[in-house]
Amino acid sequence: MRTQVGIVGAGPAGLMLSHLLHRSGIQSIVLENRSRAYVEQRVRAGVLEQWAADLLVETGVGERLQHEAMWHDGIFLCFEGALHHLDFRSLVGKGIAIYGQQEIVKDLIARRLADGGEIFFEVEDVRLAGFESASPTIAFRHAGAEKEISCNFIAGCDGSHGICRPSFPSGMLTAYERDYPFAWLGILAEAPPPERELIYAFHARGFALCSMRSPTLSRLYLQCAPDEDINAWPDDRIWQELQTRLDGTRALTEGKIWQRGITPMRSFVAEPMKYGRLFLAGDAAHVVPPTGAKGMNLAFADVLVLSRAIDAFYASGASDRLDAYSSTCLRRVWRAQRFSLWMTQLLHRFAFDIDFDYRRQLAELDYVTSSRAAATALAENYVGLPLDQE
Ligand code: RFL
Ligand code: PHB
Repeated sequence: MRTQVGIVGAGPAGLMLSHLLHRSGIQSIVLENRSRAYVEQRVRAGVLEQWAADLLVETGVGERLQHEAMWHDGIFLCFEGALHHLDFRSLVGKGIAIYGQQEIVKDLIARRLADGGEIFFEVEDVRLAGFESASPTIAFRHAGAEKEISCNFIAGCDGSHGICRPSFPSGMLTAYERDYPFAWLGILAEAPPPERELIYAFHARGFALCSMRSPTLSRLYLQCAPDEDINAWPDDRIWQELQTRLDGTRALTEGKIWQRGITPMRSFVAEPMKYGRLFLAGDAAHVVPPTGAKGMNLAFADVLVLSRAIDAFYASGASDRLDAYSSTCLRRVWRAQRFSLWMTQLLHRFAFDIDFDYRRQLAELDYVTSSRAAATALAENYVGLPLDQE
């Protein structure tokens, strides 16, 4: 098989890249090791920065989003038994869209297939070769048959456990990493959210987050131990703990729990994000803790930069944007890392005694909710920093 861009991974990064390239008349093939049903049902992110929601609409994949997304003007911070509203709209003139990642994945897959795009699901044993040359190849197995794609570029959009990043020759990549002494226990529940916007709660027993997917579907998270046993959390315990951490500010309505899982927390950046004709994008290159709601948005920012660079290359032969891909993306990535770490440190318990940090975190929350300058800094980052103009 021949194509212009071989894309590994049908998550938000790979699918959006394929979609953007198609709009520029550039062919691609997407390879995904899971089934279509699996990727369409994987519950993950929910917050889209305004520019990212606009991008989906402007490029013709935002029809359902326009009808079904919930548009929020701010968030609530909860601490010491009180809710404090941060109004992003009045602080920085922008908001966010709440729309599930798996809905975006569904919309992008449907659009790619309707546009004649090629996506191979349930591929096995993906191997990359020749990306130091102008004609790299991707070998894989599909439905029992060996296949090979030759292309001009490979986009590694295969997430944090993929094979593209490990395909870099040894010594060609530096990994910057940070672990956290906690994880998130997340549930999706048939229950109306306790507020019209998200509640981020700081409590002596740990962080809690009340997000949502619709007016009747809540997405709720609790800080837990990194090695937490999900079986130790029957429904009652989850609801009780969430209620405790909301500290009397709102009453939770309980409902059927559809999905539950533990998400580990990590900050990770691989530099550079390219080697020869192999480009990493999204979680394949960097992971942020979910507290800042940045992961999927960063994935979209990367592939927007990459699609423009590839487009410029085919249009004029110019490779300057391709050469600058890594440094262009990393500037935004590191700012999102900084913000995600800051939000995580603001809201989680790193130790469980009422210590210096606990008092300092309360002081910081007090500052963020009483100083317009501090609230503006949070708002500006949460809604998404401006994209670098190229
Ligand atoms: P993905 O979504 O992991 O997609 C990678 C795809 O590659 C496939 N794959 C392979 N395919 C072929 N061959 C191989 N060898 C392969 N290895 C892997 C995988 O099956 C998969 O389909 O990466 P991508 O596209 O870079 O997208 C990144 C986002 O998924 C991620 O950053 C977000 O989900 C992070 N995140 C959030 N981001 C936000 O912007 N806002 C949020 O509110 C938000 N909340 C979250 C989150 C992530 C969470 N979890 C579960 C990690 C909340 C949670 C709980
Ligand atoms: C979500 O709705 O899944 C969500 C919202 C905000 C976050 C993380 C996850 O910071």
